Amino acid sequence: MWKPEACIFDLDGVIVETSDAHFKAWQRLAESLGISFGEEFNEQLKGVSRRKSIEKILALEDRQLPEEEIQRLMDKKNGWYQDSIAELTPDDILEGVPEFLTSLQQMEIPLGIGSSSKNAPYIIDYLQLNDTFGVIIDGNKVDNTKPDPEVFLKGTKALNADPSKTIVFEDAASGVDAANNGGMISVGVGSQEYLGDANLVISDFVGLTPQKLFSQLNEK
Ligand code: B16
Ligand code: MG
Repeated sequence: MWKPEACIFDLDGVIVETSDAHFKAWQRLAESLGISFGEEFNEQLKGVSRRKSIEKILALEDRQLPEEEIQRLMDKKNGWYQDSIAELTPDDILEGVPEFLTSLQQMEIPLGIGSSSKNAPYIIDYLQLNDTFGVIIDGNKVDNTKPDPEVFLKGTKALNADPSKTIVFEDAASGVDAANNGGMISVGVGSQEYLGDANLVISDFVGLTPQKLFSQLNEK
């Protein structure tokens, strides 16, 4: 059976559901500025950096702010977000994910994290996943945000894997684009509506085995 040289997982929305906490914190910040947005616009914030996110929110109302004010607002949002993720425990790992990761480990497939979040090291700690991943590339380690493939290419390099033989799991359109731009095999986790550019879309990991996934990818 064909198997990949590595698997790289996005964090937020794939391993754990923190996107609602991001959404609520951004909404709260936007409201304080008299800007409102809903879930559809929020899809555009998934996978993109904190800086890019605030720029997109301000652009909704054509708002320009001085640099210090932008920094202050980002810190405020991050404070609210950090308060909510401090509650995370291993029980918050999404359903089906622990079993899927264990099966990959039994197959000796190297595993990595490729996240835009600068909070990724805290989240991994709260979820007690430090020993699961051979490499963690996060928002502190890249210059270019998704859809640039840098975060995933750094991951494949560290895992000594060929990008074209690496599977990337992503819940955001920007992340699927990043994987595709890096010449990797992209698996979208979520809805076909937003992730249609992925090589394959799965709804979640419940009941999914690596064998089943690899053969589905092979049929493509
Ligand atoms: P932070 P991922 C991303 O994480 C989130 O999807 C995105 O909504 C967030 O803006 C970005 O991290 C930056 O997060 O403010 O914590 O640095 O999906 O790439 O794991
Ligand atoms: Mg994500």
